[in-house]
Amino acid sequence: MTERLTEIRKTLHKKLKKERYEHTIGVMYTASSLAMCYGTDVQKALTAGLLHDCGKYCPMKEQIKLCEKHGISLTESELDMPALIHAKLGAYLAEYEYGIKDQAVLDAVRYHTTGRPGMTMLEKIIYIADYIEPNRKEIPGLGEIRGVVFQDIDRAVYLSAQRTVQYLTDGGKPADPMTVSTYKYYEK
Ligand code: DGI
Ligand code: FE
Ligand code: FE
Repeated sequence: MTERLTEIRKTLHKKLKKERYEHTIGVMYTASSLAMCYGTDVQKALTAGLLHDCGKYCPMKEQIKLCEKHGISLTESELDMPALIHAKLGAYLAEYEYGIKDQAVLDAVRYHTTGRPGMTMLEKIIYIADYIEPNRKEIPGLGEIRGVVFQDIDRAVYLSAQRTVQYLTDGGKPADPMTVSTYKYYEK
């Protein structure tokens, strides 16, 4: 791990709640294992994994205010479902507060919650590492996803998007249009 990553890690340790920080470290190492498995850049996976939830350092209302302050435009759907906002805000903070210049890493942070059709390998890795990291509480189907992810990451992305849509529908919450597009794209 580079010195810069160690510094960012220390900052996040201070800024994030304990459980969020533990989750972050779980995502970081899970992402690096997936990068090894799929032959992609391990440093980028560590960086994106470490920063993926950096937008969650403050409550949702404050996240919305920060977006207004920094001119980050939010869709109607995001304003309706503020749980999505930390991804966009996180990509902004990763760039301007943590100094990450690599667009591939910034996009992996930005799309980690909803996914998107045609994700890069790094984007898929962060999307799925967020779901399967060891500290995640048992959710139905988690074992199946963990079982396939090192053989077939697209299938793991599909199963995870399906579970998310199902979970939201069951809870009477709308799924973001991007979440639905991700699900449909990986269904094929
Ligand atoms: O930030 P994490 O908790 O690690 O995970 P995440 O970035 O996947 O965010 C999960 C939260 O976002 C969870 O409460 C479910 C919610 N979420 C994810 N996709 C959608 C969504 N909520 C709505 N309403 N619509 C979505 O499409
Ligand atoms: Fe998140
Ligand atoms: Fe997360």
